[in-house]
Amino acid sequence: MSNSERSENRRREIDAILDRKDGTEAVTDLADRYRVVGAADRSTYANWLTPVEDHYVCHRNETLDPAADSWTVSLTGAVDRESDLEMDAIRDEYPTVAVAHTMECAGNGRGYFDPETGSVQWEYGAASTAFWTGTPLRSVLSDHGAATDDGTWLTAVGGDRPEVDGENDLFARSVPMAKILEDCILAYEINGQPLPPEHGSPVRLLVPGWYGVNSVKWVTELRVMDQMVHGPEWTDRDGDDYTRWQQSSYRIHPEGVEPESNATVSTFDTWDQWESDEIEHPYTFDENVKSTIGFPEDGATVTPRADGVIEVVGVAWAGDDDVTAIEVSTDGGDSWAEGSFFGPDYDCAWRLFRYPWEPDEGSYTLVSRATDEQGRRQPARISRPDDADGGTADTDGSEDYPWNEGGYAENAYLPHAVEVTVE
Ligand SMILES: Nc1nc2c(c(=O)[nH]1)N[C@H]1C(S)=C(S)[C@@H](COP(=O)(O)O)O[C@H]1N2
Ligand SMILES: [Mo]
Repeated sequence: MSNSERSENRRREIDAILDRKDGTEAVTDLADRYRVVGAADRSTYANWLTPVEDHYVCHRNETLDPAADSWTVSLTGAVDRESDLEMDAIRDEYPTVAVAHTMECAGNGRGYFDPETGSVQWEYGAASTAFWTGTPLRSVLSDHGAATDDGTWLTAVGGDRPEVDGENDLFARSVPMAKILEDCILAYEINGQPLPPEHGSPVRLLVPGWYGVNSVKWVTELRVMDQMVHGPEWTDRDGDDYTRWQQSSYRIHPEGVEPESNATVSTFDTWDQWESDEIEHPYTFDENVKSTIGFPEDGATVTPRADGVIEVVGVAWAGDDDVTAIEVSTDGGDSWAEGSFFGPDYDCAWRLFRYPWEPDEGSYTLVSRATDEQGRRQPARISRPDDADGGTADTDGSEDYPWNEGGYAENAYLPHAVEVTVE
């Protein structure tokens, strides 16, 4: 396919997605490679459940729309019984569960990096919360006698293929078995509806609380392994490279660095990896603590209620950790007040927060910052690449979020401040 054909194709697919999802808008992709739409409005973040119409979409290759009745998922590797699982079997032969999951692209916030990094220029819109229905992987794996000791991994391979001549990277992710057994599912519904093509129909891996990249869409193979995709066996498996999206892209590293490829790691929390001596350049596994204000909208003019209050509302999340505190500032981060959480409280999904604000007339800069159960608090800003070490990963909110070449896992609060006028 020529570059211009590819580009037209991509544009057409994005338009089709926008037609189906009227709460989203296309997002700039500097490399013209991804199919991406994000939540169009701030008000998305004043609601707990994200309707499918507002749920962001992100994938690299052509959108697949395979027929469920001919789709199989090959279960291979360290199992007693390899098997091609049909959709009927996945649905009917195992328990059905629903999990709440805040999906966030590891590149959410990349558009705030200065200097800019390549790829998709997300601002705050690549985070959404839905109920995903499917089959617990634990059930499927135990039924097939899979090796599930600590240190084992499950590799999921997507059926999508690169469209660019000469590129041979398949979309594959390895997820630690401990996480797979805990809460991962093979999902075939979102918010009670069959998966639309762009969300991975007929079936995808769903990794609750971890960056979206781990939740492989259009799964064709699940392989039980004693390592991640790594090394020659996986950089050239029948001519395809399965390692790129695990070992090279979606790693947090300074400019000009090619991250080391690891056979295995034992630290999974993304922020723990920063602090561990084991891993030089963190993998984007579980989501960093973050929050987004949903009301008022950026640029809004608002009038207090009769009692003088404007209720600031938003969402806060921390991957598979709990958020434990939320603070709101109405002066751009100079002073802070405690907000409170309300509404649904599920593992791996965001919490709604509110802050009753009694403002005088004037102009204000609103920001929110969340703290997780490990005491980690959102930092104020993103560093510059020329800061020492490319910025420091900090855990107490006093330092900057490290600028990194891929623009990953950003969680600073200032870049997405909300400017409001009170009348
Ligand atoms: N097969 C496949 N799965 C994929 C991707 C992809 O390009 N191919 N993109 C990943 C990324 S980067 C994200 S953020 C999530 C987005 O899921 P969603 O489009 O359902 O929101 O899908 C992930 N799964
Ligand atoms: Mo992503």
